[in-house]
Amino acid sequence: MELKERFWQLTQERFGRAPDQCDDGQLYEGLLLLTQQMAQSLPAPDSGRKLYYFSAEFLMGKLLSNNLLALGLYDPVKKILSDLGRDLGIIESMEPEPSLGNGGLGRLAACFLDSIAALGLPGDGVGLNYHYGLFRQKFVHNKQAEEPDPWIQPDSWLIATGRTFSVPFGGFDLTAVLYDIVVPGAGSGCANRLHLFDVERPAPQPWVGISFDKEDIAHRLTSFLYPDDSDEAGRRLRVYQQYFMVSAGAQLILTELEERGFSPRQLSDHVVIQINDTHPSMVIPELIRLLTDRGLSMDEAIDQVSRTCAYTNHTILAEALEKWPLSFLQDVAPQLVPIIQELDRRVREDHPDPRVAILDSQGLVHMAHMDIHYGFSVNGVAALHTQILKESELKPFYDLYPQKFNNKTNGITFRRWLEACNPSLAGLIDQCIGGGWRKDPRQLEDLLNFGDDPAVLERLLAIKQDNKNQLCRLLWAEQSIALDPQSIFDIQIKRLHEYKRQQMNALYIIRKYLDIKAGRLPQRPVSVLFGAKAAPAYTMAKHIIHLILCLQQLIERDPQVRPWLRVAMVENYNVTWAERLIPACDISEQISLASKEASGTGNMKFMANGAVTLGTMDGANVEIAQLVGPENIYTFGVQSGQVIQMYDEGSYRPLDLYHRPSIEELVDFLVSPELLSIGDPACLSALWNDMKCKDWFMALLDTEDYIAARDQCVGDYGDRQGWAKKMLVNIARSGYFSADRTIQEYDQDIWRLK
Ligand code: 26V
Repeated sequence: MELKERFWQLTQERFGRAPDQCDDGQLYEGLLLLTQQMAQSLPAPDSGRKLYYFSAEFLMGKLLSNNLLALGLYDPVKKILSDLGRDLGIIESMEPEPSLGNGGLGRLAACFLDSIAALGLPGDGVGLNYHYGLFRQKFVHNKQAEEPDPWIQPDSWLIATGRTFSVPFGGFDLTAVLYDIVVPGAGSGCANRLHLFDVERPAPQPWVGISFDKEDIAHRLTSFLYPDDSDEAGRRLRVYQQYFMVSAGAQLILTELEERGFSPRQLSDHVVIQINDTHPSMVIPELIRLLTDRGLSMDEAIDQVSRTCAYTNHTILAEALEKWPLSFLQDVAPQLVPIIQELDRRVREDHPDPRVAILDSQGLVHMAHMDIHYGFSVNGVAALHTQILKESELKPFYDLYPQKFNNKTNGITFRRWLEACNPSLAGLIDQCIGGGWRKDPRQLEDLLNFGDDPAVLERLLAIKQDNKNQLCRLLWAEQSIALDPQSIFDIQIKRLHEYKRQQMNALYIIRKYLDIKAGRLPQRPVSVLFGAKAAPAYTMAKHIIHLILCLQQLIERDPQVRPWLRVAMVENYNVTWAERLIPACDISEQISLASKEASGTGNMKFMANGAVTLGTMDGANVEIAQLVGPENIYTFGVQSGQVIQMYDEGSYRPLDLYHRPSIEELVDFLVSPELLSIGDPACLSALWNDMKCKDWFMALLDTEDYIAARDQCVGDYGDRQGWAKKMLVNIARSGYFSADRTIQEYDQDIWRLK
């Protein structure tokens, strides 16, 4: 049946009316169902070995446009709607964004699913069906407030499969119900699935506090995605969530293995599990348990599991490395405790070094250690990050198992992060080099032939301007933020964390503010945009948001400063906002303390959309710098080796730096009368104190160098031709960061799926 006919029939059946009589919500629902049906009819990729990508987070973003594009339906549907005088852009804005992830790790998992399906590889995601994603952020009196963010509607992308598994917790069993989201592969003609487990009868309302009785867990286990920094109660609930996910997931794997006609003894021949950070690590002891239940000896079970599981590390921040008290596990999943003890005993027998033990002297289970000993692969997510893992963070393990360690530099899906979010740029690229880059982003390099073509450079600038104009209209319409579209758009969007150093960006804003007040005008007007959520329990991060919002207000009220400098923090930054902000960016702020940002992926998205990076030599910035060359990136700051050394020696002294007049002036502005009259003195002085005396992530160390590099960047922007050329080189060299490339490497070196 023709697409149009099908759509008419669908809305007729569903709403008793033709599409031209439907409201926007009904058209959205109709398109969702249509897309879902077509995606569901696609076959799964031909199975050799099958991948299961286990992750506590999948930050999918809106799916309608994405899926229409993957199915090749985007243009036809757009046409059908425009014939009706309707706009696909408005229809798709009806979709609530499923925010089932905190940030980079969850979004990476979503990009990976997109690429795995597009490459026609057999690989499903396994995770949890949180009813409330990451909180919705509101600004109240220049502070972050959090609200629950429900996303599941009667018609959503979730498909009830009817499959259930029983998960044995200490003292009671819970039924895990499986929902699927279909993941159609762009151009591959097949589809994979994202499997999300849920409890049977989820509580209808969000709740505050949890008592950990059986009833609570039974109804609320999947209520919330946990923000990446939490209180004790939250931590305990996370162990419940993790065990629920991996037990149901492991049972699904063994069921599918059997359905394919294989025995549990053949697990590692037919299955590979990628463990996305340590959140799913309990899958190792759980699978061992299930295999021994099915008749394998302990030796055989451990051998099979060790050949099946591979682990990805996404951070070296000590506080993010999971260590669970064995007593938690004793409560949650007592049947795993003897297995973990046995795994630990075997490690100790072979390796007396206490640094590599699974169980430490305080009774903590080091999840990453279990993954490394009982997995066959350990990877970092950017070259520098992997090197740091080998040379310092995980050195004792690298010495034991050099062959397990490998790097997989992260990537992004260009389908969402260029084709879909920046159609005019995509169109220009097509005109220059044809459409081959859409299948193979490495072909973007052919753009380098246009580096001296004034017409192309002109078009690049015009498209950027157009995207800035569009963003301005949206910011005004949705958040009453007014910006000058002619100003430079300097953007930092990412979770709020001290190591990412939004506070250093704020110091630059203060520098410029003071300069303007003193009559020293900047080279040209700049708009500094932020988007960031702070974990609700992360006090210092919330203080930094407060600082930025106070600066925003201070400048907004000052007619002397406003024409030159503006600050705007976008409320409730999420994937959808990222898709609007990134195409409109001139300067991409990637200013983490060297060694702390494992990779970053926003940096890649900005680059692909023609922003120029202002960054430290951290994470994938290092690889960006190599690819574009020093004239097309602005780098600054102390190198990772030196930073690591300072931590080892404990030699960093922020107070000494603070006493430099150029820095003291900036830091003291936090407690100036101007700012104190706007903000909360307790928050501002706590932050002021921390920056002077603690500054754990060494913002003051790089501040002077940062200001100089940023001024240089703002100055160079004035040479429009020269700047356009930098943009072009950045776009041209971004193809390396395609998630398709990353996934091909995972497949070649780790998964071996076909
Ligand atoms: C940590 C925790 C700790 C306890 C609560 C739950 C939770 C959830 C998430 C996290 C953070 C995991 C680390 C992470 O997100 N790493 C980021 O991974 C990106 C993809 O590899 C990478 O680009 C970023 O640099 C890295 O920070």
